[in-house]
Amino acid sequence: MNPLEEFPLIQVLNEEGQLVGDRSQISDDQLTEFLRWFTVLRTLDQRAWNLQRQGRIGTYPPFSGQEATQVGVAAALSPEDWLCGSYRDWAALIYRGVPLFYPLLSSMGHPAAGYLPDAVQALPVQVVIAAQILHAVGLAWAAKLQGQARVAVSLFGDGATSQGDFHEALNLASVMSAPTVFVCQNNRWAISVPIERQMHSQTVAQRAVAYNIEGLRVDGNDILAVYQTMKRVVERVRAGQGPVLVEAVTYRLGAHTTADDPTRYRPRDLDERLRQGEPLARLRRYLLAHGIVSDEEVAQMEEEAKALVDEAVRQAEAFPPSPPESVFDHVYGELTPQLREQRAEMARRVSSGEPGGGRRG
Ligand SMILES: Cc1ncc(C[n+]2csc(CCOP(=O)(O)OP(=O)(O)O)c2C)c(N)n1
Ligand SMILES: [Mg+2]
Repeated sequence: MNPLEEFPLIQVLNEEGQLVGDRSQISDDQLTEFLRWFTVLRTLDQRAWNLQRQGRIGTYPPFSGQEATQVGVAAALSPEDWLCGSYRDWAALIYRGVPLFYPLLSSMGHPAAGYLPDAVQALPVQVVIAAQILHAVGLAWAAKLQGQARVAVSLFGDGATSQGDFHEALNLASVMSAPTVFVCQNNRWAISVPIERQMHSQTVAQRAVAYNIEGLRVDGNDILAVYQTMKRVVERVRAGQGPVLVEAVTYRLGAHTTADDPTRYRPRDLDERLRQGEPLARLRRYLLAHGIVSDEEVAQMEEEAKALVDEAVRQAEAFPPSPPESVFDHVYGELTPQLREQRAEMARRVSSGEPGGGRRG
């Protein structure tokens, strides 16, 4: 088997922004909307980085470069479908309806960021690598048992495929025919560990063969390829034709998190090559070349994005602080007697300003 031939990269818009495939399932208006979203998301991501450097938020995991996969996946779902992602998947969640200030709140360590609005059918971001892949299978299986026409999509990184959870999830979904779509964002590194040191398979997609499910490989920097492929996949999975593994080949433009320096482990020439064809520049180039948007409209989108992000920063910074004793609130349904005592003690110290009362904010 030659995996690169068996799992060819699906591409519609190439790195230079030229159409090399069919785009019949996507209108000019929708593409313009995608560019608008990309602009807002990129602006937010860059602002978050700056806020961390200014000490206004804590550690932040940037998603720049992965917008096409995340937005393409989210856009292909119905409101009732489940989305289960990781710390890097805020772009998908925001497209799905989570307010822009949530990732900022999350990096401030605020517990409210772990409680997504009820209208958004998604799990809070997962930091335990690969855990959300199993959660998606559970949700999909439950939907099937309840006779609901829902699918569950799990987003995860290349590093997550080295975890047992990934394999357990694919096996269980296959055996139970749970309507799950597994989307691996292969950005080629798990922090500083390159994909070559994580697996000797040539593709992630080919791992589907072992579980007798369908595997596909798509250009994850190409919103046309991701969106149209995901639309087809989601409908097939919804119709009960079994789970699918999609490998979206992408690249994170920035660091793993604000605590990382990728120049220490990504060779400069490789980095420069992989940056070519990043999703925002690629889509903008295509839309401008075909007169679908003008330079003025692009400039206006950037202005609007800036205003939206300014407002998001304001909302995050004005968000009411969480009482320190609330750390006890969301682990147990009912506190043990010892924890009840500790909670009361902390609340007492907080109100009297004694040490050990935690810092408000
Ligand atoms: C179970 C577990 N092990 C280790 C870590 C530490 N860790 C945080 S991010 C990361 C790399 C994940 O890489 P990948 O799955 O490729 O996702 P990416 O960060 O590239 O989006 C690791 C090992 C963790 N969070 N959870
Ligand atoms: Mg990775």
